[in-house]
Amino acid sequence: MTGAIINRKPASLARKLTMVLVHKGNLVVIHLERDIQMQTMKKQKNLEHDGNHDQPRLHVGSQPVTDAVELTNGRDQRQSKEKRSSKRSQDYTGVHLGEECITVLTDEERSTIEALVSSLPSFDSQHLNEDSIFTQISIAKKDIPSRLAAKLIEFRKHSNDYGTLLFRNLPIDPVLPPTPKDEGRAESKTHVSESVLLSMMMYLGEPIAYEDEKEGTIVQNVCPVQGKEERQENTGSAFFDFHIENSFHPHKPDYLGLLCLRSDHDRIAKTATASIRKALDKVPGKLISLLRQPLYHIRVASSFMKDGEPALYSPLLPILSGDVIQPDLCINFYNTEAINSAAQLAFDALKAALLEVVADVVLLPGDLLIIDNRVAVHGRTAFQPRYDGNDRWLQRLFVVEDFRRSQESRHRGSHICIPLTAELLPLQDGFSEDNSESA
Ligand SMILES: O=C(O)CCC(=O)C(=O)O
Ligand SMILES: [Fe+2]
Repeated sequence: MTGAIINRKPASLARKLTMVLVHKGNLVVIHLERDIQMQTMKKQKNLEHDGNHDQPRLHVGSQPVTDAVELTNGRDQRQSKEKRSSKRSQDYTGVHLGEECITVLTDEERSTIEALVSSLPSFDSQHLNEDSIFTQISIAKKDIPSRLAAKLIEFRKHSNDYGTLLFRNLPIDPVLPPTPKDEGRAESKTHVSESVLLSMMMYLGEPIAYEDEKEGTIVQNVCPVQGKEERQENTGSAFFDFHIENSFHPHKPDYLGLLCLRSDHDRIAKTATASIRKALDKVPGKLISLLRQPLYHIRVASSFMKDGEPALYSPLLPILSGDVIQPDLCINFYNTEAINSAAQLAFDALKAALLEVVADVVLLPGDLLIIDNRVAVHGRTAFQPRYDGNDRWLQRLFVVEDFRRSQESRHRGSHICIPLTAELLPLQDGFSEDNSESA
């Protein structure tokens, strides 16, 4: 084997090394990610089952290399594998969301919520980051009819087998502006829908958003954007593969709420969820123990990145954590990368199990779908936008149960997390405690 390192920074700075080798007549390109190298070394000491034995071990200096991407005839096999797996997910056969998840508001309940909304001060949703508004909404939410409040409180305490709740017949603004053309501001206010979303979701936690994503907007518009059809983001209209929301983020939401203002023209866009509580017993026990180990890193979603920015990865994470019977789930079908073939096998088995338990729903105006982001992955089937002002339009809100946990990632009083590069780059550039041994 012959080879060359084509970019090499001083060890303390190198984020990525790229080596080109010729092995058995094939061109092999290896990208060495420092965070993976360092964390793998650290974790390997602790792993009961070191699934790395079938992984080719290469060494640069004293560092084991586990993140090898082979290029054969110029084709990145890791990428093509992602594309294949993303395609497979579209083949799921969903059932309707279980009746136990669905609550249809009576007209009386709906009027009570309308009255609650009209008592709230007007706010500018695009710049909604005033802590005092959230406090006011939190006080006003006590007027939510008790049948609905009880469902929300129960869901916060125990979640459910679907990790999903659906409320139907909620009030939205009687006259809607055109569906926004991009992810930004609508032409006029949607005070009713935004207030409904906030007051229902604040039974589950405090609103949170991310400076990197949709400019930190708290109540976000989810609508198809022309030219972004194929993106694995909510601006797309092609099949959107299953994911935990912001799975790569240290302060990912605990719940997300999707309130429908307009369905797609053909009413074919199905929002789908799949819960670990239903999928777990379909995965062999040995593989479950692999899923509980930090053998996976998740590429930061493109919605957090600027075009052309180099990829950013989470530190190595387990996919399952917490309770043995009802674990928490952290996975993204499209962006999760296993560090070795055993971990990949476990990933594939879990993915197949989740695809067996998909439940879906076509969201209609006035529907609020709430997803427990630790219990269920979600995705959406394809639809055909027309860009005529009447396209599908959802409003989305994230909440976290423990707001204080993200305190050092937010400016004082703000609900918006600072850019992710401040969280992840120190780790990847070799400045973190973890990597101090290499400085
Ligand atoms: O469009 C949908 O139904 C789901 C979109 C989604 O996954 C999201 O906005 O987080
Ligand atoms: Fe999502």
